[in-house]
Amino acid sequence: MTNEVDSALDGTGAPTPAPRKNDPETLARQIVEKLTYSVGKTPAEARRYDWLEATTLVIRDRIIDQWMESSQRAKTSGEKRVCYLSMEFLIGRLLRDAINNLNLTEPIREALSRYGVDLDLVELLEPDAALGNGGLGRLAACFMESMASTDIPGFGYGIRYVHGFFRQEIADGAQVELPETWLAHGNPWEFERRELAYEIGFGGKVTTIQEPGRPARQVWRPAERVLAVAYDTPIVGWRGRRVNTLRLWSAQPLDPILLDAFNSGDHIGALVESNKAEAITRILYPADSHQAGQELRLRQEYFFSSASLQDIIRRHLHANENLSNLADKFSIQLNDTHPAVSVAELMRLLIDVHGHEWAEAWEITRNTFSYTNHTLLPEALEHWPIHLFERLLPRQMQIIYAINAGVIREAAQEKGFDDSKIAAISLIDEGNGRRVRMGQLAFVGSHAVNGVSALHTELMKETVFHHLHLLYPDRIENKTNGVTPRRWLMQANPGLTDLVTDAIGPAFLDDIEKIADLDPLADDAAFRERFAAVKRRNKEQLANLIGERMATQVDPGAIFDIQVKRIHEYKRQFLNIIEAIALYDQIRSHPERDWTPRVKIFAGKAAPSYAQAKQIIHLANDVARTINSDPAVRDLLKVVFIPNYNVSLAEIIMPAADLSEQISTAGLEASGTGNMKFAMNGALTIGTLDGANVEMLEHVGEDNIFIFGLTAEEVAQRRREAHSGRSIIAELPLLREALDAISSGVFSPEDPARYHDLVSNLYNNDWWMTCADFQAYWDTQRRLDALWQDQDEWQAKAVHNTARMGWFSSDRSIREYARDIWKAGPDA
Ligand code: 73E
Repeated sequence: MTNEVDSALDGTGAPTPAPRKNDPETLARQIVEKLTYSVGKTPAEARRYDWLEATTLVIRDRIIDQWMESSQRAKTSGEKRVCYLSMEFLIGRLLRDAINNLNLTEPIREALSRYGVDLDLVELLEPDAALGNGGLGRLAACFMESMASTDIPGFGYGIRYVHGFFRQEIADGAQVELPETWLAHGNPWEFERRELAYEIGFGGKVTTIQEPGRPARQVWRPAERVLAVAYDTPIVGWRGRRVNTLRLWSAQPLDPILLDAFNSGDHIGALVESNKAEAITRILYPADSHQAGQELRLRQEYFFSSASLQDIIRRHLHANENLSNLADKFSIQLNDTHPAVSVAELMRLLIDVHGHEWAEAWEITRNTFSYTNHTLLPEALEHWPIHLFERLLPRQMQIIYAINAGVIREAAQEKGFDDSKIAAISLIDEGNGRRVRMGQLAFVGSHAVNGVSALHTELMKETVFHHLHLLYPDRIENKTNGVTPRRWLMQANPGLTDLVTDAIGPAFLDDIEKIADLDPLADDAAFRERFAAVKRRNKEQLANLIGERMATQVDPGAIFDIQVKRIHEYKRQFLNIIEAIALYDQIRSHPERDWTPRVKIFAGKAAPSYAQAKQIIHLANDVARTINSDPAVRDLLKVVFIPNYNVSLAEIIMPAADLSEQISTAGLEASGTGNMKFAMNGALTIGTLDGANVEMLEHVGEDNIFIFGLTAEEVAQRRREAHSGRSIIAELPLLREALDAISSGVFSPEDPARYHDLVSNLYNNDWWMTCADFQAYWDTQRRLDALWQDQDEWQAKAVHNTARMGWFSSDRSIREYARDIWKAGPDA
């Protein structure tokens, strides 16, 4: 820490101002004041962007009042604080969230309308904060909002990437990645805290210091040092109850001015140093299913872990004599293994910097940390080559060896583990050119380890953590994911929110599980009609967006069948596309049949280095081009790939879906969270028994969800039997003809061999069970076609979905974490 000054927002007793007036009159006056004195424009001159800035500043002032109060409360009450360490926070836009949570939507709308300004259009200009890849990062954002809403003193810690997740364009059907520049116009939500900066070291050497009469000490002298500077963003809870802090770290050169002087004459040299420091937080790694093995990624992980721990320790020592009671005052949740190096870093800080003994430090560490696992995919599990780890973090490497020795001793002595079991639990993978296994490190360094759905948690016990689970049988528990109903129901779907309020009163706004009161209305024809009318308006809105962005006309009267998520083989967008082709083929062959009109909508990004996923995007676009221009299918089938899927687009898509595609190969999707957002908004789900779909089935009931395909166990069994698609394809003409069409270039006449590999993988291997599940998927889709013809039935099921999804709120997830893992919050 360079400077021990604490800011007012860190809770050093700023005066609490009188509550502000929130009538449209006052708000309008304040907005014009901001426009004049902060933006420098008159209402007549102001462009929409200026109104955004002025409105944001007015809302921000109100948040700051609450923020100071919450920070003060967290600090003086001595209550336990929860720190959520995550490499990603996929927040999206903040203005609507803040306005809604402060209950100011109507007065702000009215205030702006006095100047002929439309709040909805103003909000659209705010850039998305896209500091995440997908579900994991969005979960962290939902959890931040839910911690504030359930009155838990929570702190998010992450990285302030200059470039968030890339912008996707589609050129000639293929994905093109463009840099994302969310900070181009500044960011009114963040507060730079220059005074809160910590030194972060890399490389160098560890020396043993032996002073007379004292135990030997290890001293790490890093070869490089950079500064982590804090940027704080307020996160407002529902009804402004609590405002928590998201603290993101930015890397900066230690002392640019000194550096300049030192390098006098060598300006380029000085710049190289500062560029090297700043590179650490320049860009988010855009892969969520393959380990990014580069050194820069490990630097990012250590950088934000160390900065966050130093900050937590400073906060703790502000009010406590020493760190012995750290675990009573702080809980630190590791969001996947990306911050797992924290386990070694906290040990280092406790022992080397604060003079604790090993045994006590280990006790404190384990009691403080808990770890969430989000994936079992072997290719996504993090492990770092020892030589890289040792070179970059030599002291942390020593500590990992020592932790490992302790764990192995315990396993051998207390449980009698043999060599093969010891090899399975070891923090060092000896088989793979020697690597540090970050999952094992996070596991042994935590008192609680959780999966993100019931099925995923069971599979964790059986697969990746099987032997660690035998050693520590009480450590793994389940915490099924959830999503915040404020963003994903109230803000995204105001029409449905108004309808539900009208039908059952406003209590569900404060306790989403009360939305269950809606359930009996599924039998009320008049209510179903109103419910369907809301859906229809949301579909019209999405149809307009598709018309404007892609010049494709889609009929809002058709089933909107939507699959939006990262593109991955295991998520099986390919299965969905093959089904579209087979349907296309059938419509052409049997034009006389009573086909149910469908619009198949896709969106999602592929990791830039993931060739197969990019092929799938290309295929979706090629198929869309062919089908949409074929007059033979008229309005019976359309295929659309909407570019640049992000949080804001999701907010328009989720409320407009009739059918939600959750069709991953069973056993591979840890939870899914899009599945929850869709169903809350009244979409029916077609899905496999995977991730949280299993629990959704339990909640909405088997009549209201469309489950098909192999179970996780059956998938594992087939894989053991070296299953391939060849014989299945031979038996299923529908599938065969669709694949023939793809591989013969029907959809890519300019490059007929384009999809040769994609198709031959199905014949030779079918690793993702695309062929194995095809017939069951097709049959289930046809059942849905028939159901659509009975609108009463369909809409009744849709109502049941909305009514029965309250449990999937992230408020429920957060309360479970608080009760079982953190022992924090109002009920602790
Ligand atoms: O099933 C989803 C899950 O709903 C899972 O794939 C996703 O996390 C969601 C939230 O729990 C996830 N993302 C990552 N691993 N699992 C990941 C891995 C590496 C980098 C970024 C993200």
